[in-house]
Amino acid sequence: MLILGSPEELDKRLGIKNRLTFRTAGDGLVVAEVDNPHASASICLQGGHVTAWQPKPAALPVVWLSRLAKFAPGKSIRGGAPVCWPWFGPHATEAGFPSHGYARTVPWAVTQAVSLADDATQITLELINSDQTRALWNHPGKLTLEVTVGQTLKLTLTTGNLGDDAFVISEALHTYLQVGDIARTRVLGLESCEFVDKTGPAGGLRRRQEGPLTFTAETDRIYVNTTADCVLEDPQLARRIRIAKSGSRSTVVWTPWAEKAGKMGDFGPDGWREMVCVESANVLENAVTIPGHGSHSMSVEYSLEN
Ligand code: TA6
Repeated sequence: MLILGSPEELDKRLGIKNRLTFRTAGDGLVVAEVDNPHASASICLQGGHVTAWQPKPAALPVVWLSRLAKFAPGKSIRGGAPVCWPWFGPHATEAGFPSHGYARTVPWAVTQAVSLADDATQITLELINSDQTRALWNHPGKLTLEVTVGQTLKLTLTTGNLGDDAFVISEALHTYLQVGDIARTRVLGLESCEFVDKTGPAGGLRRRQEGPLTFTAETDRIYVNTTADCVLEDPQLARRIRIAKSGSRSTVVWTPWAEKAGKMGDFGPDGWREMVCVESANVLENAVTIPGHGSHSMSVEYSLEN
């Protein structure tokens, strides 16, 4: 059941004393604020969008949010873990359709909020289908996101097919991770994987990853046919972030670097230097066909290792 209402009404129906409250942010968006013994986190109901996660022992957040991120109805938020669905990147045929699908810019509702036995906080959200969404994608789909905030952050994105006919989706949890300095950061786990380099000629060249991934310029790569964990090595902050996924066969890695970030306008001064996107996804040949009355889940768990 979709539980709708003002932050005050949501507090009454879903709030968990000293653990979960709801507030208004920006231009009237509603944000769930979690603060439990393990971590703090924020989830904007629009887009089912986790915008913050910081384990209690951590000096800095693990999930990055731009200082210039806008919280406005129908607008994407720069940072956090945007939900890209039911397509990734530009729409295959409709140039005027939103990039990365519509899930991240439409209203979602909370369906459940509980405290778990291990003191983690689990919130489940569901995308609210509407005439607006059906005008962009007219399949009988149901999209939910289960967020578990504890010593780790676990996100499970589930697509249900409520109709008789199969449909195809591509998807990503487009997560921005906070680092001390992108120029000193390495990504392990993608060695020898095939990838599409989207910074090259249109359509992108296919190459194979040699060794750990390091960054010296704009990097925009879709690694295909990989189910591997990734580890983000951050010597500047003396930490590693593990990205462990299931139900995902693609990993996208992106930094806009200085010039592109500047043009995008909502990274803030040097914001690009303190983030990198490592996105658990199913895109290109890894797009997912969901049979009639079937479902598919993609999960990712982020953990901090010193
Ligand atoms: O995931 C990488 C990417 O597809 C880049 O090409 C860039 O467009 C990025 O997503 C950000 O997209 P957004 O629509 O959130 O500005």
